[in-house]
Order: sequence, then C-alpha cells, then structure tokens
Amino acid sequence: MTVGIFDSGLGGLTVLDAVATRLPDVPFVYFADNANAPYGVRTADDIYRLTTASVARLFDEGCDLVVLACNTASAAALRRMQETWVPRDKRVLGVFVPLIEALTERNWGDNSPPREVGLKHVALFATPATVSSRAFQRELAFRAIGVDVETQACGGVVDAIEEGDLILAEALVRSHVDALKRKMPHPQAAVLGCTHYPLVEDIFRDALGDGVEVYSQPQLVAESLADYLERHPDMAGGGETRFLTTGDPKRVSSRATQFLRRQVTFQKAPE
Ligand code: DGN
Repeated sequence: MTVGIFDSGLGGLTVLDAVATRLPDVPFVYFADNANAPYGVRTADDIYRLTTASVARLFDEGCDLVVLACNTASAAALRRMQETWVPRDKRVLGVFVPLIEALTERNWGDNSPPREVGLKHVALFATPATVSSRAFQRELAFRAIGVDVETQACGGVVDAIEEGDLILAEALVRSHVDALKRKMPHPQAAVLGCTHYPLVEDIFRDALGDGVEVYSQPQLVAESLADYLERHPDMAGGGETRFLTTGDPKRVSSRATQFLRRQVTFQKAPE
C-alpha cells in the first residue's frame, strides 16, 4: 500500500522527507495543490472543499492512508472529513496530534481526563487560518489543563518560502517572534504549527533565543506514522515515491529541489 502525503504547497515536503527517511521501504505519493495554494488565508469551507478534492485524488492513486501534512487543512478540515466523508476502508490522519502528544507526553489514552503537564507557557506559530480555527488549543485541552497558549498568526511566511524569498521570510519570522514576545515574554516552548516552518527553523530558534524548547513536526509525525504502520502492518508495502502537483511541474520541481537540496521531480497530477 502506498501512503499519500498532502499539502497545499511545498511545506509538507519537510514531513515527507522525515517519514521517507524513517520508513525507507514504504512508497509515498506526495500531492501538492499548488494551483490553489496558499490555503492559510482561505475560509474553512474552502479549505475543506479543496482538501477533500486533493485527498480523493490520492485515493485514486492507490493511497489507502493519507497524511494531511498541512496544519491549515488538519485544523480546518480533518475532523469534518473523518466524521462525514472518509470511506470506511481509508484513513486520513493529521499532523496536530503527534505534536500535542509530544507536548503532553504520550500514551495516556484518548479517553482519560486531561491532566496537568509541566509546561505552562506555550507559543504557537501558525498560519492565520490555523490560528483562527483554535483547533490546536481544542486538541490540547483534551489532554492537558493549565497550559497557557499564546498564538501568533505568521502572515506572509508561507508565501515568502514558496517564492524562495528567504530574506523576506527571515524578516517576517523575526517580526512575528517579536510580536509573540510582546504578548508572552517568556515562553517555555514554541510550537512550529505549519509544515513550512521547519525550512526556516534556525531563524525561529535564533529569534526565540536560548531556553525555549522548539517543537517541530517532521520527526514527530514520522515517529507517529511508524507507530501507526507497526500497528497496521497490512498497510505497508513496497514501491517508489512519486510527486504530483496541480501547479506547474517544472516550477514546483525547481523549488522543491532547492528546499530539499536534492533532485525532486514533480509530475502534473492526473485530472
Ligand atoms: N504548510 C501549511 C500548514 O502547515 O499550515 C500551510 C500552507 C498554506 O497553504 N498556507
């Protein structure tokens, strides 16, 4: 079986890279909806419509398990998809839960009541749509009490990264970190709640300074997916990883190659 990895753009490549390294025998199809990116400034209904359309195309590519490697889609669409749309023989997973499990220590079961954790002051950096959905706080509240989350909607960062403008991305990250620190001067932990941000993680770390633990998704999602596949061995299989885009494959390949510092070749996604 092939595992689908979805993002509106190239940010999910950070997750693909980590999961493909962790699970070298699993074939992946990476699907980027570049024609409709970015999602981070769209309405929840719009994100739901575009995400289901993209995931349906990954099902058509033979993926029975799809990871939404996009916090914006996970925040705005995942619960609704799981409750009303995903067929019984398919699975769609998001990227919030591994992050929240890491923040709250994992494995005390979804049905147990929330409990106190050591962390009190957590900063969440994400897209405007993820921040306004409050989905991260909602998921966190299922598992932990007494955690104060301060959010910073990082407008412009995804676009700057997608355009390859790292000078602008750096200026924006620094100004968003400053804005967060005006609201929460001493965060204990910072969550990078957008799959594009690991590409500028060093800048976040530098701007945040020492003493702030940074939680970044790719490795956490890779470990969580490895766990999931161990518990569902029927879902693993052999084959190659492919890259599909709704945008211009030449342009997207060249950006992806620049991001991952290795040759990545996208094909046009079949209609
Ligand atoms: N990488 C996406 C995320 O994790 O939220 C953001 C992409 C976008 O379209 N804004």
